[in-house]
Amino acid sequence: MEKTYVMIKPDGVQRNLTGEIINRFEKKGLKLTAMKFLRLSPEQAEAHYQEHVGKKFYDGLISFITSGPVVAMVWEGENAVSAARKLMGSTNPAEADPASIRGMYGLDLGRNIIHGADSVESARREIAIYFQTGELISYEKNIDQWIYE
Ligand code: DAT
Ligand code: MG
Repeated sequence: MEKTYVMIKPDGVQRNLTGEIINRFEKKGLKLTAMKFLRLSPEQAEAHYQEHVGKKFYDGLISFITSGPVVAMVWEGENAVSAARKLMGSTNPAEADPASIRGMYGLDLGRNIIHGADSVESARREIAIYFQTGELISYEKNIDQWIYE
Protein backbone atom coordinates (compact mmCIF):
# COMPACT_ATOMS: atom_id res chain seq x y z
CA MET A 1 0.00 0.00 0.00
CA GLU A 2 1.20 3.53 -0.80
CA LYS A 3 2.56 5.62 2.05
CA THR A 4 2.79 9.38 2.34
CA TYR A 5 4.47 11.82 4.68
CA VAL A 6 2.25 14.48 6.26
CA MET A 7 3.29 17.12 8.77
CA ILE A 8 1.16 19.56 10.76
CA LYS A 9 3.26 22.73 10.68
CA PRO A 10 3.93 24.99 13.71
CA ASP A 11 0.94 27.21 12.83
CA GLY A 12 -1.41 24.21 12.71
CA VAL A 13 -0.22 23.07 16.14
CA GLN A 14 -0.48 26.58 17.64
CA ARG A 15 -3.97 27.03 16.22
CA ASN A 16 -5.21 23.78 17.81
CA LEU A 17 -5.90 22.12 14.47
CA THR A 18 -4.04 18.89 15.29
CA GLY A 19 -7.10 16.87 16.30
CA GLU A 20 -9.20 18.17 13.42
CA ILE A 21 -6.52 17.33 10.86
CA ILE A 22 -5.92 13.82 12.19
CA ASN A 23 -9.70 13.30 12.27
CA ARG A 24 -10.00 14.19 8.57
CA PHE A 25 -7.24 11.81 7.55
CA GLU A 26 -8.77 9.01 9.63
CA LYS A 27 -12.24 9.57 8.24
CA LYS A 28 -10.92 9.59 4.69
CA GLY A 29 -9.93 5.99 5.29
CA LEU A 30 -6.17 6.44 5.42
CA LYS A 31 -4.34 4.41 8.04
CA LEU A 32 -1.92 5.98 10.53
CA THR A 33 1.41 4.17 10.32
CA ALA A 34 3.70 6.41 12.38
CA MET A 35 3.42 9.66 14.34
CA LYS A 36 5.84 11.88 16.25
CA PHE A 37 5.56 15.27 18.00
CA LEU A 38 8.83 17.14 17.63
CA ARG A 39 10.55 20.42 16.97
CA LEU A 40 12.65 20.26 13.80
CA SER A 41 16.37 20.85 14.03
CA PRO A 42 17.81 23.23 11.39
CA GLU A 43 19.42 20.14 9.79
CA GLN A 44 16.08 18.34 9.51
CA ALA A 45 14.42 21.46 8.12
CA GLU A 46 17.16 21.90 5.51
CA ALA A 47 16.97 18.24 4.51
CA HIS A 48 13.19 18.45 4.28
CA TYR A 49 13.15 21.57 2.08
CA GLN A 50 16.33 20.95 0.05
CA GLU A 51 14.41 21.40 -3.23
CA HIS A 52 13.73 25.03 -2.28
CA VAL A 53 17.34 26.09 -1.49
CA GLY A 54 18.08 29.44 -3.13
CA LYS A 55 14.44 30.56 -3.51
CA LYS A 56 13.50 33.92 -2.03
CA PHE A 57 11.17 32.37 0.55
CA TYR A 58 13.66 29.70 1.68
CA ASP A 59 15.12 31.44 4.76
CA GLY A 60 11.68 32.41 6.03
CA LEU A 61 10.44 28.89 5.42
CA ILE A 62 13.27 27.33 7.45
CA SER A 63 12.84 29.75 10.33
CA PHE A 64 9.05 29.23 10.33
CA ILE A 65 9.19 25.42 10.20
CA THR A 66 11.67 25.34 13.12
CA SER A 67 9.76 27.96 15.15
CA GLY A 68 7.67 25.48 17.15
CA PRO A 69 6.64 21.86 17.42
CA VAL A 70 5.15 19.93 14.51
CA VAL A 71 3.28 16.64 14.18
CA ALA A 72 5.08 14.27 11.78
CA MET A 73 2.95 11.43 10.42
CA VAL A 74 2.99 8.61 7.91
CA TRP A 75 -0.40 7.73 6.40
CA GLU A 76 -1.01 4.67 4.28
CA GLY A 77 -3.69 3.79 1.73
CA GLU A 78 -4.64 3.52 -1.92
CA ASN A 79 -3.09 6.51 -3.73
CA ALA A 80 -2.21 7.96 -0.32
CA VAL A 81 0.03 10.70 -1.76
CA SER A 82 -2.64 12.28 -3.94
CA ALA A 83 -5.43 11.59 -1.43
CA ALA A 84 -3.49 13.54 1.21
CA ARG A 85 -2.71 16.42 -1.18
CA LYS A 86 -6.41 16.70 -2.02
CA LEU A 87 -7.40 16.77 1.65
CA MET A 88 -4.80 19.53 2.20
CA GLY A 89 -5.73 21.66 -0.81
CA SER A 90 -3.38 23.61 -3.06
CA THR A 91 -0.29 25.38 -1.69
CA ASN A 92 -1.80 28.87 -1.44
CA PRO A 93 -4.74 28.82 0.99
CA ALA A 94 -6.26 31.78 -0.87
CA GLU A 95 -6.66 29.55 -3.92
CA ALA A 96 -7.28 26.22 -2.21
CA ASP A 97 -10.63 24.45 -2.42
CA PRO A 98 -12.59 25.94 0.51
CA ALA A 99 -13.52 22.44 1.70
CA SER A 100 -9.83 21.49 2.00
CA ILE A 101 -7.73 21.96 5.15
CA ARG A 102 -5.73 24.88 3.72
CA GLY A 103 -8.84 26.36 2.08
CA MET A 104 -10.88 26.14 5.25
CA TYR A 105 -8.30 27.28 7.81
CA GLY A 106 -5.65 29.33 5.99
CA LEU A 107 -5.27 32.78 4.44
CA ASP A 108 -1.53 33.20 3.85
CA LEU A 109 0.86 31.23 1.61
CA GLY A 110 3.59 31.19 4.28
CA ARG A 111 1.18 29.92 6.97
CA ASN A 112 -0.53 27.06 5.20
CA ILE A 113 -0.91 24.73 8.21
CA ILE A 114 0.12 21.41 6.75
CA HIS A 115 2.73 19.71 4.57
CA GLY A 116 2.22 16.64 2.41
CA ALA A 117 4.71 14.86 0.17
CA ASP A 118 4.16 15.59 -3.54
CA SER A 119 5.11 12.15 -4.92
CA VAL A 120 5.80 8.59 -3.82
CA GLU A 121 9.51 9.30 -4.20
CA SER A 122 9.33 12.49 -2.07
CA ALA A 123 7.33 10.58 0.53
CA ARG A 124 10.04 7.92 0.76
CA ARG A 125 12.75 10.57 1.11
CA GLU A 126 10.82 12.60 3.69
CA ILE A 127 9.77 9.60 5.81
CA ALA A 128 13.47 8.70 6.13
CA ILE A 129 14.24 12.15 7.57
CA TYR A 130 11.82 11.66 10.47
CA PHE A 131 11.42 7.94 11.07
CA GLN A 132 13.53 4.84 11.30
CA THR A 133 12.22 1.79 9.45
CA GLY A 134 11.21 0.08 12.72
CA GLU A 135 9.03 3.04 13.69
CA LEU A 136 6.55 2.37 10.86
CA ILE A 137 3.85 0.06 12.18
CA SER A 138 2.23 -2.41 9.82
CA TYR A 139 -1.15 -3.64 11.07
CA GLU A 140 -4.59 -4.73 9.97
CA LYS A 141 -7.82 -2.84 10.60
CA ASN A 142 -11.12 -4.67 10.32
CA ILE A 143 -12.71 -1.53 8.90
CA ASP A 144 -10.58 -1.90 5.74
CA GLN A 145 -13.28 -4.18 4.27
CA TRP A 146 -15.64 -1.16 4.42
CA ILE A 147 -13.11 1.17 2.81
CA TYR A 148 -11.79 -0.98 -0.04
CA GLU A 149 -13.72 -3.18 -2.47
P1 DAT B 1 3.68 22.48 -0.97
O1 DAT B 1 3.85 22.70 0.50
O2 DAT B 1 2.24 22.61 -1.38
O3 DAT B 1 4.32 21.20 -1.47
P2 DAT B 1 5.96 23.89 -2.11
O4 DAT B 1 6.71 22.61 -1.97
O5 DAT B 1 5.96 24.55 -3.45
O6 DAT B 1 4.42 23.70 -1.69
O7 DAT B 1 6.48 24.94 -1.07
C1 DAT B 1 6.82 24.54 0.25
C2 DAT B 1 6.28 25.58 1.21
O8 DAT B 1 6.98 26.80 1.05
C3 DAT B 1 4.81 25.93 1.01
O9 DAT B 1 3.96 25.04 1.71
C4 DAT B 1 4.72 27.32 1.54
C5 DAT B 1 6.08 27.90 1.24
N1 DAT B 1 6.08 28.67 0.00
C6 DAT B 1 6.02 28.18 -1.27
N2 DAT B 1 6.05 29.16 -2.19
C7 DAT B 1 6.14 30.31 -1.47
C8 DAT B 1 6.20 31.69 -1.81
N3 DAT B 1 6.20 32.09 -3.10
N4 DAT B 1 6.27 32.60 -0.80
C9 DAT B 1 6.28 32.20 0.49
N5 DAT B 1 6.24 30.93 0.88
C10 DAT B 1 6.16 29.99 -0.07
MG1 MG C 1 6.29 20.64 -1.60
